[in-house]
Parts: sequence; C-alpha cells; structure tokens
Amino acid sequence: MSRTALRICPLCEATCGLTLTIENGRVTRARGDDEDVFSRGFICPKGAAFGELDADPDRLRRPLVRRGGRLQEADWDEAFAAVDDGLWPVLREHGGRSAGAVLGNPNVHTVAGGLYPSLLLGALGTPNVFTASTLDQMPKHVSSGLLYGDANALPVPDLDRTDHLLVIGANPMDSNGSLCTAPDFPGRLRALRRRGGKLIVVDPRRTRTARMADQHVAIRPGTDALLLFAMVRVLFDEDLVATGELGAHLTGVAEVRRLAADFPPEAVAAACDVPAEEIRTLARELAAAPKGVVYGRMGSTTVEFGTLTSWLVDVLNALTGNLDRPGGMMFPLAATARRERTPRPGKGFALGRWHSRVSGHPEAKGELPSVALAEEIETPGEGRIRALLTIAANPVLSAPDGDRLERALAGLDFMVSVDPYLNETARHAHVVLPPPPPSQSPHFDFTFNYLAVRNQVRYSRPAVPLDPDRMSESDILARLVLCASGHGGADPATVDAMAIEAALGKAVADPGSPVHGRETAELTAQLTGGSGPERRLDMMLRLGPYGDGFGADPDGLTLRALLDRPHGIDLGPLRPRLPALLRTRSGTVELCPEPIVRDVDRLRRALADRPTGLVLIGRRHLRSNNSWMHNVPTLVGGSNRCTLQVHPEDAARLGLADGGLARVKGDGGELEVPVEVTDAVRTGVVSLPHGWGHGRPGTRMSVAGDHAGVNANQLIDGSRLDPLSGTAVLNGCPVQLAPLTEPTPVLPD
Ligand SMILES: Nc1nc2c(c(=O)[nH]1)N[C@H]1C(S)=C(S)[C@@H](COP(=O)(O)OP(=O)(O)OC[C@H]3O[C@@H](n4cnc5c(=O)[nH]c(N)nc54)[C@H](O)[C@@H]3O)O[C@H]1N2
Ligand SMILES: Nc1nc2c(c(=O)[nH]1)N[C@H]1C(S)=C(S)[C@@H](COP(=O)(O)OP(=O)(O)OC[C@H]3O[C@@H](n4cnc5c(=O)[nH]c(N)nc54)[C@H](O)[C@@H]3O)O[C@H]1N2
Ligand code: SF4
Ligand SMILES: [Mo]
Repeated sequence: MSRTALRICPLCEATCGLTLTIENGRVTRARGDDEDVFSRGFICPKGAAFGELDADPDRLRRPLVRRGGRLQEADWDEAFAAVDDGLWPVLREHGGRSAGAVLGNPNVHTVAGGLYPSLLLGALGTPNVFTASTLDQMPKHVSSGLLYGDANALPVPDLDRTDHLLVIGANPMDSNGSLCTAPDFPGRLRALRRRGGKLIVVDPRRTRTARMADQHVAIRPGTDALLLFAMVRVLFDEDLVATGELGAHLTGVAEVRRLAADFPPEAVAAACDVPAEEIRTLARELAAAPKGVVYGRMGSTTVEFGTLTSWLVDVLNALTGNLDRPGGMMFPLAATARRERTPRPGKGFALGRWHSRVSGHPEAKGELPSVALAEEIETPGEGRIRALLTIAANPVLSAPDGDRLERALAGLDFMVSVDPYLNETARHAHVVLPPPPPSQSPHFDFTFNYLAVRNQVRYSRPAVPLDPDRMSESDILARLVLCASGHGGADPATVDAMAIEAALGKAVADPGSPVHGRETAELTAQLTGGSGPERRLDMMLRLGPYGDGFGADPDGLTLRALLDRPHGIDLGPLRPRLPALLRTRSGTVELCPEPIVRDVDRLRRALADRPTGLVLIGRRHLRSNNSWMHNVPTLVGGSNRCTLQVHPEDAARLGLADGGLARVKGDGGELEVPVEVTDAVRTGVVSLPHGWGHGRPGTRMSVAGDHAGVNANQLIDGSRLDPLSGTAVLNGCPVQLAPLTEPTPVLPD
C-alpha cells in the first residue's frame, strides 16, 4: 500500500514543502509539494534524497551506553539511568558550572531543538553554552543587538521585490540561502534579473552565484569591512545619503560619517584588491537603485572583522533608505513571535555580561565562543567543564582543531550525545541517545519563520508513526531537562506542562497581551494538540501576532486552523516594522554603537599592516550539508569533492599539478589533500570544504568512511576570532602550501 504525506524539508534553511511517498512505513520517494504556499514545488537533490537519508541503515535505532569502555546497545530506561548516574553526581559535587552544552546546527531544524534547549540550559544553570552560532552568524546577532536592541531581530533581503542585490560572501546557488529563508533561491535570483534588476556578488571565488550575476567582485578574503566602509564614505562624500522615512528613528549618522572618513576608496583599494573607481560605482549604484539591498552571509561573518562587516551591511542599507522598506532589508514577523507593541525604549543589548574562565572571552547572547570549548575542558581548576551534553552537534569536525577537542573530550567525567549517528563527536560519549528519523518527527520552523522572505506558517505532523522502540526527540530532550534538574525519573510531560504554565503566567500578567487578566487554567484547558510539543505550539500561535488570542479574535491562528491547511498559510509579504520592534535604550536605531566604534581601531590597524601570503576559504556543495550528509550514497557519489582549489598562477608558482597531492599547513595542523587547479578561486586564495575527515575508529558511518576526505578545520587552531562576537575566523586563514614529496623512509639500523 502506498500513500503520500506532506513534510517540510529539515535539511537546509530553505524549508521546502515535500510530498513523501510512503510504502510499508518507508519513504520511497520525495517530490516538491506544488501547493506549498511558500516553496511551490521547489526541491533540491538533498530533499530528493530524503527517503535514503531517513532510512540510512547506519542511523542508530537504540541508545548506546558505555560499559567497560565500549559503547553497547541499551534500552531507553537503562540509557537515562546511565545519564542520571553520570551527570547528577558531577552536578551535585561541582555545581552547574561543571557542565557544558554544545548545541549544533540541526537544532534549528527540529521541533525538539526549538522547544527544549533553553529549558535544559536553565536547569543546568551553566555559563558554558556553545553553539554553531559562533562558527556562523553570531556577528549578525551582535550587530542587531547593538543596532536594534534585539539580537534576534535579523533583517533579511526582500528578495522578491528588490531590484538591486549586492551579495557579500554568500553562495545561495549551492547553500539555498542562509539568514534568508527563501525556497527556490535560484529561481528568485533569476526572477530578479528577469525584471531588470541587478545582481552583484562579492566573493573571492567565482561561485555558481557569482557566475549568474551581472557583476562579480573577486575581493581578497577578510577585507569586506574595508570595502563597505569605503562605500559608506562615498555615500557621504557624494551626498548620496538618503535615509527616507527611517530618518526619524535613526541616531548616530554623523558619528558613522566621522568613522568612515578614515576609509576612502583609494586607501582600501590595494588591501581589498578592488579598484577605487569600482568601489565608487558600487556605492553609487546602490544609492541610485529605487529598491536596493546589501546582503551578507558566511563570507561576511566568519572573518576577522565579522561584526564590523555585519554592521556595515545594515549601515549601508540604512543610509540608502533601504532598511525596513519593501525591496530593501526587512524584518519578518513570525507566527510564534511576540505581538507587536507600541514603540517605547527597551533595555538595550549588553555584551560581555560574563567572561569565559580560561581566556576571558566575553559572552555574546549568552554564549561563549565554540573555539573555547577544548580549553574549558582541559584546564584544571574551579569551574572546569567535567560533564558535556552535545545535541545535534559534531564539533570535532565543525569547529577548529578537532584533534585537540578530541583529546579534551576523552578527559571528561561524563558526556552524552543526542545524535542519530555514532560519528566523530558522539564516539566520545558515555551515552548516545538517537532521535528518530525525520519521517517520524513533526516539523515546525521555530527559527526560519523569523528569517523568511515572506510571512507564512506551516506545520507537518510525523509522516510515519514512531517505531515502538524509538523515543521522540522532544521526549529525549525533556527527559534530559529532568535529569539536569535532579528529577530523572519524572514524566517528560511535566516539562511541557511547566513551560505552558510559565508562558501563560507571563501572558496573563502582561497588559499588552490579548489574554491579560485571564486565568491560566482556563487558557490551558483550551489548548489542543496530540502531544506536549503540539500544545506548546498551539499556545505560541494563539498568543502570537496572527493568533486568535484564545478567543479574542476568533478568525485568528490556532494549531487547529493550521492543521486544516496542510500546505501552509500565507501571511503576506514582509511589512515595515520600525520603530515597534526596537528595544534599544534610546528607542531608535543606534547606528553607531560604542563597541563598534572601539573595534574600528582594530580595522584601522589592520589596514596599515596587511599580511600577504596564501589564505584559506571554505566551500559548500549542493549535495552536502556541513558534516553529516556524507553517509548517503546518492549524495556523496561522483568525483571527490574534498579537494583544495588553487588558482593556476599559484599552482604554477608552487609547482602544484591538478590531481596531485599537496601538503597544506595552517595554524592548527597539516593535511595532505588532492589539488584542483581552477581559476574559479582568485590568486592568493585556496578553497577547501569543511565537514569531511571521516573514517575514524569507533564511528559507525560506513559510506562516509569510504569517502573520508580531510578535516579542513584541522588547519585552523581557533586562536583567530572576531572579538566582539567570539566567532571563529573560518575564512581568510593563512596557510602554506607545498607539493607533496614522499617522506624519506626511516631505515632501521
Ligand atoms: N571551516 C568551516 N567550518 C565550519 C563552517 C564553514 O563554513 N567552514 N560552517 C560552520 C557552520 S555555518 C555551521 S552551522 C557548523 C555546523 O556544525 P554542527 O553544528 O556541528 O553541525 P553539523 O556538522 O551539521 O552536525 C550536525 C550533527 O547533528 C546530527 N543530526 C542530524 N539530524 C539530527 C536530528 O534530527 N537530531 C539530532 N539530535 N541530531 C541530528 C548529525 O548526525 C551531526 O552529528 O559548522 C561550522 N563549521
Ligand atoms: N548545500 C549546502 N547547503 C547549506 C549548507 C551546506 O553545508 N551545504 N550549510 C548550511 C549552513 S549551516 C549555512 S550557515 C549556510 C551558509 O550559506 P552561505 O553563506 O550562502 O554559504 P557559503 O558557501 O559558506 O558561502 C560563503 C561564501 O563566502 C565566500 N567568502 C569566503 N571568504 C570571504 C570573504 O572574506 N569575503 C567575501 N565577500 N566572501 C568570502 C566563499 O567563497 C563562499 O562562496 O548554508 C546552509 N546550506
Ligand atoms: S533546498 Fe533545502 S529545504 Fe529545499 S529540498 Fe533542498 S535541502 Fe530541502
Ligand atoms: Mo551554519
């Protein structure tokens, strides 16, 4: 018997609607859902491989518990008893500080990851929180925190209405977009060009996105802050600043003008390797576009000046009047967001409310830099991390210097991993708790609706019933919350009940809420849904900006209304949201915040003292995703993708041949890697993808083991970071390169 089910794809930020064919409880086919209100049938090769990924025989089915040094299958009660036995004594003896948590990327792609981590961190009470954000977009959060007073207010390019898009360090043709949720990003870019719009890509590599652009600027890595500052300077010099309606809510413009004075195009041109006149033209064209937008991603954030670059992206949008206007950079309004309120000053955003124990890194948004994890485990003393929880994270491959991290993990008293695979990180755990495959999990985009280029809302129930020997990821995480609070044996449903009680308690006390003054018990009784997570979703939708307010607006959104519309509900194009969303102390967009001003000194110094030499950048491939999609034959097949791209001139100078092996050396170590000579990378730059380096002993990913590749992050030691955000420099790291000569054999004497 064959049937179909709808399921939002959890494999990248594009959130495409899929139509799954299910036979005998297995997904045998995945197509794009033509009626999905947002993705309209789009699908990419990863989504098409949903069934294979879902049924991967290497996925763990049952928990693993370390006994006598070896990980062995156990049942769920045994596994949680082992968590209790391992975690609780550490917490009791050394306090919450002795625990650390690593939250990886897929947490933003699961319902469980949206609902439980904050409760878990609250229960642990630890400052040792590490997430993929400090390997990714933390600079953008810091910039938004400073500009708007809300680190989660991330504006996105209004892709469907703009007529001028300047892309800084993003490759949506392969990544399908990031911090800009837009199913069929490629189609939306083509539409932009069809309606006469212009696409410009600033990237050291001629990516697939650069190839389809009207103009490609092959900048030297790490120098975008200089380029963007020079554009700001041109706007002021040529009287092109026009903030429009935004002007009334904007402070700090004159200070930005003063800062930009130090960065005329002529002063930065050599460092960026972009001619001054080209920089002028970039600024003039942005200013002249009726609707234009600058959009930055990984190449703008995981660099030495990540926060400055992220900030400058928004400064350019603001100064050209494109911030918060259709066709410019806009703030989505998610269905589970807080309701809009009358504008008033907020609490502002603070950085460095505490510091890491060993190196004194400031926290950002409650997190410490991922690069500080190993030293926090290794360094003896009060507050050392002795117990670690990793949830959907593979920092051994995704963070700098995995070899060092592996040594540190081996020294933990206790480690638990929530992961479907026994991989490079999970192999160090004492307990591995595997979530069910995506077909057996519900889906709601708690994160990506905040980043979507159109307001919309969709929910998928599990496409296939949960296997009897599996546990939902929500229950797994709820039980970890209980373990962390010393109530290991309690019913996980109590976690949801408490979360609902707390949220409704806040809502009824809030004069701005539609349920102000009502009884929480009465509201709780109204909640629908077949599980704790569904009731929580119902509550969030009903309290949210489109919600029914528990009856206050009978036509408003509820879980039931959403279940009635399996292809989703379109909530319309993005709308201007300033000044209501501002939470700065002044109640304005604070365009020139103090921490930024201080960091500009560092940029000035860098301009005076630019290192020369080869630098490393990354690379993403459409059929891969970070470190965990190399175990699916159709996604990993074909020619080796883990190659070092080198420009022909550099190859000739260094004596490297296409297809030959090279030795690459960086701060963190050395690798031997196949060379691909191509003029797609600019001179002075080599490119190696991350997420490879499989095949280690004790892992269980047989296909990935046969396509091991090398770990690009072993070339980086984590000592270079963007100081304001704690984000690792993953792009623009110095490396040395030599053709590989066979080591001289050591002869026995
Ligand atoms: N050099 C370099 N390094 C990089 C990057 C780069 O561009 N260059 N990119 C960085 C970026 S942007 C990111 S986001 C990070 C990502 O790095 P991580 O956050 O470590 O994420 P992944 O490598 O994707 O690993 C995800 C883990 O989650 C598991 N997983 C998959 N699905 C589920 C699920 O449903 N539930 C649970 N519990 N687990 C699941 C996988 O098996 C895997 O172990 O890497 C960063 N590292
Ligand atoms: N297929 C696929 N899709 C993915 C992922 C994946 O691994 N594979 N990962 C997902 C995740 S977690 C994320 S965060 C997103 C990332 O989404 P994107 O940011 O769009 O992806 P990247 O390929 O990292 O693009 C960064 C670009 O910046 C360029 N770059 C490097 N250094 C510099 C620099 O100094 N200046 C400038 N201007 N450019 C520079 C690189 O050459 C690269 O083309 O993709 C998501 N989608
Ligand atoms: S683009 Fe992303 S969300 Fe869409 S099918 Fe591909 S992996 Fe899934
Ligand atoms: Mo990411």
